[in-house]
Amino acid sequence: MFEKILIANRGEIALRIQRACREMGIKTVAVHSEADAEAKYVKLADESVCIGPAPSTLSYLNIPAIISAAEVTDSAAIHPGYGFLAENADFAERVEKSGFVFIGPRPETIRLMGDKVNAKNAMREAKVPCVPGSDGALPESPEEIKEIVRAIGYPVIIKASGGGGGRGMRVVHTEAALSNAVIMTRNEAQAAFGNPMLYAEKFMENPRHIEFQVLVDEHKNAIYLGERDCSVQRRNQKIIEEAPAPDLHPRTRDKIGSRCADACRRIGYRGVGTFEFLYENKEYYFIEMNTRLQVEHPITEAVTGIDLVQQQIRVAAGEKLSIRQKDVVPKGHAIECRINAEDPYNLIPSAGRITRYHAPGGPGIRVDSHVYHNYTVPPHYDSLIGKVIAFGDNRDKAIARMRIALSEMVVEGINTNIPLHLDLLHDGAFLRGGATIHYLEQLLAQHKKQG
Ligand code: MV4
Repeated sequence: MFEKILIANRGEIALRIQRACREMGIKTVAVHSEADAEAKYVKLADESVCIGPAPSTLSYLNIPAIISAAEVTDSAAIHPGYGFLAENADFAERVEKSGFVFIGPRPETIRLMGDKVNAKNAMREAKVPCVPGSDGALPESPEEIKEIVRAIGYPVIIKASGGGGGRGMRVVHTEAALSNAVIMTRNEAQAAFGNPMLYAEKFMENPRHIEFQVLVDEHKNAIYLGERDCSVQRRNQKIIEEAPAPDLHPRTRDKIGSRCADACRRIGYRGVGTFEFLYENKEYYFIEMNTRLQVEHPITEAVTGIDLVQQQIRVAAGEKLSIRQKDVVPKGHAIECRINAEDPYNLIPSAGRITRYHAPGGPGIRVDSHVYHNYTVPPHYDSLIGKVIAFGDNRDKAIARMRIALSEMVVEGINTNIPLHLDLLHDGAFLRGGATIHYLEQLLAQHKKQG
């Protein structure tokens, strides 16, 4: 097992990874920007290295600085967390070429899944149901594209193969708008991702967003750990996630989950991963795969009892999975509320000093946050300051516990979206379960109209 792991991330996930390491008796190295010098996980780390000034490009995205930090501290492995360099194949490659273990999939797997056309082809071969669409990338010829899209049927969504997570997509409702849309999306794709390749899919008007968690070791053992419903989102920013997905039939869960596990075996996957699906009219459609630990991993941990970060570290050290598929029996219900330093309704970020902080607790409540009394939330990074996870025997109990937890939570000195969470936890459509990806934006639009 590794002696020492460098955590190439910040905030709540850096603390989360550090906790897993400490429980395993592994020393931790915290890298930080000048803005994060006073962070909790920096103080708690065995060693810490300042890797640059506040801007991410000069610190958390600074590959040479991170690799140098691993060298000077003689770390054995690097955990990338999520965001930043977590799905950067070049980083993974340079980590391995520098003699460190990258805690994640192989670089070529990250590259394969990062190319959405390749990813879909790999999933189709593994019989994972995909959204109907172009067979591979769109050709150059506008006439051929018209034919392909006619066969799919409007409305369609044009997506960048190098995109993902909502970047580089455009919905097209009529043939008259098609060629312009293709040109714009191709230019944006080339500019943003250095890859002009596009593909087309049938546009699903009102789906739910459900993702399946997988865990795979180096010895072709691949299991799925249930699913998460992430439909409550706004502008591709998840706000509330839950496990299991309301009203998902166990037989469907097993069918989709085993296809995901099988796909992992076929592509030689390693570590944790997430298969993203759109769910509409009782059908599942694969859209993309994430080759990283996700923000919302704690709700899967709550219902399965499996520590995903420790499993990641064990797999990266070459250990065989100690969990078999039949050992995975999700129990109860878990909900995660992402606590953001922002105005709850206009989304304006709200950095600054937290003048009073009190975290909730009690049965079934977990708070993953690096903030503390008098901590200053820096303006340089995303607004996530913590996650509250509530677990209960069923969905209603989890909701009840979450309401109590959020009503206890004190964060003064900055704005947070806690009031929005409390509104959602009392909203009929949310309480019924099964909200679609447009639910929150529609609710806020109404909220705005009422003033
Ligand atoms: C779609 C879609 C509808 N139809 N694909 C957005 C981010 C990336 N995960 C893919 N996304 C979508 N792809 C087809 N064929 C709607 C979205 C989408 C979305 C998906 C999941 C969660 C939130 C979303 C917000 C806007 C659009």
